[in-house]
Parts: sequence; C-alpha cells; structure tokens
Amino acid sequence: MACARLPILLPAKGTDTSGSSVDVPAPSAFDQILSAGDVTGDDRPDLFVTAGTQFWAFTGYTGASFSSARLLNDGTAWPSRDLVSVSDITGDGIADLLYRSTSGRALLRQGKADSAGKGLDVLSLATAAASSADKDTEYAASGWSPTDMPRMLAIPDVTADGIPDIWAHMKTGVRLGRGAGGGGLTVSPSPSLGPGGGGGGGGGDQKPDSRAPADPSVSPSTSCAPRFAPR
Ligand SMILES: [Ca+2]
Ligand SMILES: [Ca+2]
Repeated sequence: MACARLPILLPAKGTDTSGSSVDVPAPSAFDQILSAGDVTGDDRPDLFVTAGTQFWAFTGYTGASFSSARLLNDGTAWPSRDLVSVSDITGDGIADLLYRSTSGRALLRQGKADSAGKGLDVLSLATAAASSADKDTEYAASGWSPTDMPRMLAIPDVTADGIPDIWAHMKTGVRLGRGAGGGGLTVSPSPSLGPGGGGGGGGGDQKPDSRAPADPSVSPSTSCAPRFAPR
C-alpha cells in the first residue's frame, strides 16, 4: 500500500502553561510523535510530542497550521517516560493520557473537559495535579519496561467493551493488552502472535485480531498506521 507523504507544518513558537512564548524544538529533536486523532473536539487532528525534557501538544491542524502549540511540561519527568495513547479510557468521553515509565509501570492521567465541554483541555494533561483525578493512577504495576515490552501500539477497542486496547510487543511475542478503564490493563497470556502464533479471533471475542502485526519488525508501517517505539 503506497502512502502519500506530506510534511506537517509546525509553528516556530508555542506557549507554555503560563502563556509565555517558547521555541518549538526542531522535528529532529522529537523522541516520540503520537497522533491522537481529534481529542479537542474541533474535528481537527491533534499531535502529542516528546522532545528531550519537553512534552508538547499541537492541536487543531488545518492542513496549513496548528491552532495551538502548548508546551505542557519541561523538566525531569518526561525523559524517563514514553507516550502510549491519548484516548478516552475512563469512558467519560474525554481523552486521557496513558504513558509508561521506563521503570516498568504504566500510568493513567485522566483528562478534563474544556470550558465548552466539547473535548479535552490539553492543559489537564500537563501534570498529574492538573488532571481530573488530581493524580496519576497506576494502570499496570510492572512489565512495561523497554526490556519487557520493546514496543507497544495503541489501538481502538477490539474487545467490544468500549475501552481502547493495545498490541504489546513483548519479549515473547506480540500480545493483546485488554484495556480495563481506570482499573488497569491486562496483557493476555494469549493470543500471542509471536513466532508460531496466530490470530483468527483468538481470545474468544472474534474481533479483528488480524489487525496485529504478525511480524512487528515489518508492520504496521506498511498500512500507514502510527507506530510507537521506545526511545
Ligand atoms: Ca482537535
Ligand atoms: Ca476519559
């Protein structure tokens, strides 16, 4: 499948959480780029980026510019974290941030609605204290280190419970991580799509397991899907 590739136009300047102007880092300095679809409710795509010590939200892409570039955090927190997803996990219709600590935990930061009630207030993802729960909650206690899980791919719900899931590339193969709202995520012992594994609706839900990459070193880039890899 051929993918038409167009450059994303980034602003030179953004604002931090206090409204001060800050330089947007060069794309070559980006560690992760997470396309979240539209989470702000304006029908325009939004991007979340980490770059060194910085965590950015670029929102409202028109095809020519972003309506907002916000430096959400700059300090010691993000160099030891990876973005996993920005999507609604708690079921209130407002996107939440799922990230992993390279120490091996996965953490959930619950988003707040904006003042219009139409979508996410990205500033609520800036810090744990700014979030809906006033804290980050543990989504998985262990097993998410870059050694245990070299890659993960956030996907929509495939288990029909309305909660986004992930494909986890573990040391032993690719496994389905079943989202469980605020209560955590279970990386299933099966189905494994590692060497010798298979899909075919494994796990009993008859959902499209074929979405998983049989060989994570090849897919999903061939289908233009986003790919999230640890730094
Ligand atoms: Ca948007
Ligand atoms: Ca939510």
